Amino acid sequence: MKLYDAAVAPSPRRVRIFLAEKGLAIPMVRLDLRAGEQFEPEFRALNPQCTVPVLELDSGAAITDVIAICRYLEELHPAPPLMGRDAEERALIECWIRRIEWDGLYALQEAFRNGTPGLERRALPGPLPLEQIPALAERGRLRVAHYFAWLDARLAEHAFVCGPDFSIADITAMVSVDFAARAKLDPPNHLHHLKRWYGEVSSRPSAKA
Ligand SMILES: N[C@@H](CCC(=O)N[C@@H](CS)C(=O)NCC(=O)O)C(=O)O
Repeated sequence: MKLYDAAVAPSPRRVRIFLAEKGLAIPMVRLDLRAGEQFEPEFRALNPQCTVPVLELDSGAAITDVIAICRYLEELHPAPPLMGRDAEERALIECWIRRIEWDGLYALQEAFRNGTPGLERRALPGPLPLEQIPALAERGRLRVAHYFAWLDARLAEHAFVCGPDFSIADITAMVSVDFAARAKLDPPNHLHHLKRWYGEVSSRPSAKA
């Protein structure tokens, strides 16, 4: 088993944090995304989407999606549970992951990739050279503000995103806050519940991954 990874990028970091929480170590190959190593023929043959992370299994199969990778690892290593202990928990965690991805990570991506010099013709990850659209950067910023507001309201009533227990939804949300800092879209200071929760999750040892 081998994990294709990249420094700084939020998606592979979600898997690294997941591995750290499980206490697992997997051989890693680190790609330099700025140098375009994701477009090299050998990697493209493994993942035609040209994105990381990718978990390459000993069978030769390639799992090319964060949550699919984590689901596979969770099945092999159920403890500690990060994706729910029963049908209800698993379904609810899945809902929160999708909400955080849709309202948070994709909104941040919209704002960041459409507004950052150096990402011209890289407005979306993947093999298509898509132009930036400045109006999407603006729309992304509005969406990010909405995201942080509802996340704060959720965390006003729950210790962690899905309730009393830390889960993969917290990993996803924490990575979104760190990605927001990179995009200079940090949550506003008055969101105290988000701040309290972020202080807790980001001081877990796994956050250094
Ligand atoms: N479907 C993938 C998407 C992963 C993704 O977007 N990865 C980004 C890094 S965060 C990437 O590989 N970008 C390559 C690029 O920008 O060319 C997943 O969620 O696992």
